[in-house]
Amino acid sequence: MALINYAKKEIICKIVYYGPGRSGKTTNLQYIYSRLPDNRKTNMISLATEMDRTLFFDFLPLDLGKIGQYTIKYQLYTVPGQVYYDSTRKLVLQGADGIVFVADSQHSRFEDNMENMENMNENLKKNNLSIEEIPVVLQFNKRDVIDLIPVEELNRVLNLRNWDYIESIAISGKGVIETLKLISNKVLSSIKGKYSKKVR
Ligand SMILES: Nc1nc2c(ncn2[C@@H]2O[C@H](COP(=O)(O)OP(=O)(O)OP(=O)(O)O)[C@@H](O)[C@H]2O)c(=O)[nH]1
Ligand SMILES: [Mg+2]
Repeated sequence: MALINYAKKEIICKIVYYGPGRSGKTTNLQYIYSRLPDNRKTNMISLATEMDRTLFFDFLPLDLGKIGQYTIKYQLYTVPGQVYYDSTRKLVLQGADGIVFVADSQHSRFEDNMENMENMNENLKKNNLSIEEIPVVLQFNKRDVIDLIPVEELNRVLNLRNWDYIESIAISGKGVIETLKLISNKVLSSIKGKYSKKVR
């Protein structure tokens, strides 16, 4: 649920990058951070183990766009991919306004993608969020690997609600900004629908 600060005329939206371990969620945020102009660079916070696995979450605040007089701020989060950290994954998902599900295109990660989608569904329910209503973009990452799962197959098993999907190679930035634009536009339209009367 977006936070509206009437005094500062700000709307703060939360976008969560969800998905299996090592699918490239943190890499997405690192690329976005690297592309921010110097005068817009805020702090990216990453809480990782020495093995570079996300331990708690990554957090990147962004200023983008306006609705009327209100500045729209996005807060990008990643969850730790390892299901071992499920309570953290649930906590990070709390209050999300939109989700990017980062799937790993490698055949060896096929089951992991599916398990993670089920786990997202469960954690949405536990947070009283509806998978039918929340904006979701699917990102099929690692399209540069050799043992590729075809896009049709990924859509068949993961695309539960006819969501938009983007193929990406997060290490080189391919598809990363497109994914961010797509989800932020979806979040913006859903927020406009819900809050336009309040922020006029
Ligand atoms: N070949 C290839 N490797 C990638 C791509 N995106 C990310 N990686 C690599 O995959 C590994 C895991 O990436 P992360 O971004 O840390 O993955 P994560 O989803 O944040 O992982 P957790 O924090 O453990 O959930 C790193 O070594 C990345 O460099 C990609 O598009 N192609
Ligand atoms: Mg990570």
